[in-house]
Amino acid sequence: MNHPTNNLKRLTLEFIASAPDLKHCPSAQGPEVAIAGRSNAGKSSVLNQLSGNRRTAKVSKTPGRTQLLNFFKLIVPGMSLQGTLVDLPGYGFAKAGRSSQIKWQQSVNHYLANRDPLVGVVMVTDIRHPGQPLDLDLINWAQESEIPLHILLNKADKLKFGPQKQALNQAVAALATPTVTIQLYSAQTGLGQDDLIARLLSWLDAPPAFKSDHSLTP
Ligand SMILES: Nc1nc2c(ncn2[C@@H]2O[C@H](COP(=O)(O)OP(=O)(O)OP(=O)(O)O)[C@@H](O)[C@H]2O)c(=O)[nH]1
Ligand SMILES: [Mg+2]
Repeated sequence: MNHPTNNLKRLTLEFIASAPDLKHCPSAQGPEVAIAGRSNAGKSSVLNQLSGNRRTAKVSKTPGRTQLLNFFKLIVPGMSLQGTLVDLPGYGFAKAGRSSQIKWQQSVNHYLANRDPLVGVVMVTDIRHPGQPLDLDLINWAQESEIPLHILLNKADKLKFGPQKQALNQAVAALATPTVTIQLYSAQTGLGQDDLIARLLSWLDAPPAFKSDHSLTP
């Protein structure tokens, strides 16, 4: 699938609604992509980098900032394509307290397992700590559910070029499959933005089709 993404550096994201659980999610507006990952990995920052607006999603140094499922209408400038991006609460945030952690986790799991328009999941990881146990659970779930998963090794700006490449190669060797793809990313600098946008557009444009490409580089 060819997309005119070479010059496309930004997507338009318009807030639709927040929901505590699946039952309260807004009705679907086209195919949906969820942004999932550990608390503090940078999910909300990725949305802001995509939109070019620091205020699209709330970012915080304090883990556990995003506690609801936040829905954003995704409009691609110059194209009729549209869909929805969902900023999910992060997992693995110990300080949240066990009962509220379980509650968030249940709402995320329930959403992922039952949301009909879901066509793909972007999993945000910190490049310095990829493939942690809860990340592996999500990867396994996606494989079993046949939902395409695209892993961002985020905060790549924290590493020099050599270690970035090494981290990418290791992650690809350990985790990549035809439906699990991986790339370097930085929500701070925009590194890898083209590849991420191309991946999103391929999912939104042709939801069931999925082309294997796990050697994405910035
Ligand atoms: N250096 C650097 N910092 C980043 C990057 N992405 C996110 N951060 C920082 O990481 C912290 C957490 O970012 P968030 O976007 O709030 O993370 P989140 O995954 O949405 O967190 P929760 O909502 O708690 O699950 C903030 O201090 C961000 O500024 C990045 O690419 N590079
Ligand atoms: Mg967040």
